[in-house]
Amino acid sequence: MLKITDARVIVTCPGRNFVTLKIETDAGVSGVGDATLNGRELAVASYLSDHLIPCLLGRDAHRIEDTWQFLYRGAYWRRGPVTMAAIAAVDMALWDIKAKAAGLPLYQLLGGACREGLLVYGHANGETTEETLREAQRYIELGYRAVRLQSGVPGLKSTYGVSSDKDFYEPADAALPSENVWSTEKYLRSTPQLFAAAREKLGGDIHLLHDVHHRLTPIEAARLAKDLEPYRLFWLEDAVPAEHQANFRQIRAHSTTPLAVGEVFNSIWDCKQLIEEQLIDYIRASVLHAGGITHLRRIANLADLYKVRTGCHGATDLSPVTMAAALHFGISIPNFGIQEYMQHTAETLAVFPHGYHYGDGYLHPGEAPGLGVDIDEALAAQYPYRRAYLPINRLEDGSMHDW
Ligand code: KDG
Ligand code: MG
Repeated sequence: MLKITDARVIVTCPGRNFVTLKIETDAGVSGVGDATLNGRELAVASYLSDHLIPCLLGRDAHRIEDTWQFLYRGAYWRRGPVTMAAIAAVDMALWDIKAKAAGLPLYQLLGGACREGLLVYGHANGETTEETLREAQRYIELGYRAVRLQSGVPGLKSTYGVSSDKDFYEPADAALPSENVWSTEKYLRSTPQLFAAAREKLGGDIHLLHDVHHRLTPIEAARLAKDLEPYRLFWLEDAVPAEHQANFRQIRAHSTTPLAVGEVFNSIWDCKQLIEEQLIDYIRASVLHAGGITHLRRIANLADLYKVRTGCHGATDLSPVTMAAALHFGISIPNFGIQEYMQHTAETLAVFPHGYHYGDGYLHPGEAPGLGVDIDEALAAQYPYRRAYLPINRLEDGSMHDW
């Protein structure tokens, strides 16, 4: 028995907000978990402090599955991003503790390494095609084998995913939601041109990815996927809002462009049909927003049966704790596909000392016991919480549009 003696929530903003759970045990072994939900951080902090932590004190930290079942199955109100991020933070922290107590890097407890490193993709974005491709070139020079391309849409003032700071793209940009204007017609015209130019300039070897951010209808998405076919994308992401899983049938029926979805999914129920009908090729659910390692493992196991691979969300709003957990998880499963790798700022990396490292297009979780990541609480306290929202999206006539 490794008794949980204390648990606390640390909210910090070293450039952006992060919510971290730290669990202590009577053996002096502690663990960390990420509970960050972009733009809704304090809701998860409260869920943890007010509702979960009182139930954790005195429990056996080794009983990870039982704790997960207690927090999920034992609750009347299930699922949803706030609940599942909070459960995930507990789950990550308990896995961290168990692996530290064993003196092993976490991936060893998950079955050991299935590969030497985790293929990652970087983010190239620019206002114009030329600028985007220059950025892609920069990633290729850094050794990246896969790059996501997002470019400004001609005729639109601003485009989500195209940032002014090329290295540290921060999606939550204002204390109240800022507004972008969207035109599906303009976007559908310019995007195939971007990828035609990319293949011309970058050649056929580099993996190219693209994120639609849920902005299309099924038939529009089908058209885009079909128009992009000649450029052999690694994946087309979040082509439609995925509340309606059967929507993907229409895209699938028209194109062989590989499809990825799921960064906003919270549980296996959000992707069950997508996986069982083989409507997607990559599942993007993360250890953070889909209930921790314990639940993501179930999703990945189901996906493996249907030849769907993982491609975990790894934007800057997921802390280095999630990145470490994703790497230990990804290196240990048979159906790992790719890992998103968006750079955190130097301030963030200083608050979260970590052992994972990049080399030659791959990330490695490192050999430190546990997750190999911690939080410097004294430094974290120097960065108080700042309210920040993701932008919203309107059509040119002013009506609200999908994320
Ligand atoms: O919180 C929202 C971001 O994580 C998201 O917009 C980033 O779409 C994203 C991605 O693929 O990383
Ligand atoms: Mg995305």
